[in-house]
Amino acid sequence: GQSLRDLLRFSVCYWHTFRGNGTDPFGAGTMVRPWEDGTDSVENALNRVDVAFEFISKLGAPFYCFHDRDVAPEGASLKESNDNLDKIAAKLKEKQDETGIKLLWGTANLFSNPRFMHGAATSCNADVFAYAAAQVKKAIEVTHELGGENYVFWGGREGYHNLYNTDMKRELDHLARFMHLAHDHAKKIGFGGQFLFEPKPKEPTKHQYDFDAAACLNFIRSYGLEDVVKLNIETNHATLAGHTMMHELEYARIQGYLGSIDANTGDLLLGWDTDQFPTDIYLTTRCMLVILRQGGLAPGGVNFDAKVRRESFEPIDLFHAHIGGMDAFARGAKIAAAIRKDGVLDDFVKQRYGSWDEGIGKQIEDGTATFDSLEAYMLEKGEAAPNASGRQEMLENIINQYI
Ligand code: 3MF
Ligand code: MG
Ligand code: MG
Repeated sequence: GQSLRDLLRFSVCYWHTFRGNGTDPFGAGTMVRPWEDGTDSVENALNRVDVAFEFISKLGAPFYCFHDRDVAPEGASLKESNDNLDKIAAKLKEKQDETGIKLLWGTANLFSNPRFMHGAATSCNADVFAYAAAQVKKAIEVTHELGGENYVFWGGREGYHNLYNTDMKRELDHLARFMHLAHDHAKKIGFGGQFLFEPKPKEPTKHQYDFDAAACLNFIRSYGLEDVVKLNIETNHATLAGHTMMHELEYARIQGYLGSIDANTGDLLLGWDTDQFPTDIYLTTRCMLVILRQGGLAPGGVNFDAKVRRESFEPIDLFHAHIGGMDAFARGAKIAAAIRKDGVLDDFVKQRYGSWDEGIGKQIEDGTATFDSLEAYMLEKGEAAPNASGRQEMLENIINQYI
């Protein structure tokens, strides 16, 4: 009964769509956008806000996301950066009110500036921790002013290259301290948006602390952050960790931590985070099979953390890219809904786990079985036949039957 629009909650990311210029780790920008005047001035930033909201309105997406430093230029001091951000935030607010476009989440860029070369909350330099805290304080306040529904923490450079000179325990303790301070401040100002960790392995440090959903969840539970932070799962981050997106989504979901997604494509042929727009209906169907199990992502959404290829420098391709991604997710949602409606996967699961609904299986699950009773049962029975239903080939082809 839910509309696709309400279910998918598409979001346009500010950093790639309005700040991207085609740079990649191997080369300079390939595109000069017509809304750039060649300066990183507040004036240019204000004009860019008009363009951004015109684009998102034409696209018909309900949400956007930003880092503090994508929307407003970094100044010569923290004070100047905060003032710049205030000026842009006022304009963002005006445009949100005018268009009805809402903020899915805000975040702080704690990885681009050289001060963060050793990380932010996990930096070896206490001043850098303090700077990051001040920056996140401001970013949460701005997100709150703009009615942001979530606030994201991507680890950036929270990790290390070499253990010989790294105090891992201390760095993790600092990261936890940082998160508790952020939570305390959010409470203090009345920000009720959901905090989200965004797991990512390998980039940019060799060992990222937020490697995958499992590493994040262990951190969350070790440091008493269970009620504070959920997860923002990104496709290309999942594949870099050696997982599939579906695995990461389900791992987070079953434990109650699936908050939102950064949608892109894990390009299996490249070893880095290429942030390509999703176009694969099999991928989006698998995502939606999991997302529908929890009835959607709200207050999270489907944010396109994706950029056009550097060879695709015509601005019109920004529309093609987003439309393709939205279309892929809408189709995936419809296919997943049809599969769920037929109950075909439920039947497979029910059949495969049938032995747990009665007899010894039931006793194990309800806690009445002991090692003694299980041994007695097995000694009498003699053998456990390897006969659970698999139907792997049938399952591998299931999506094909619904396309
Ligand atoms: C890095 C990312 C980031 C995060 C962003 C918000 C620039 O690979 O995916 O995008 O999504 O920092 O947390
Ligand atoms: Mg991301
Ligand atoms: Mg990414």
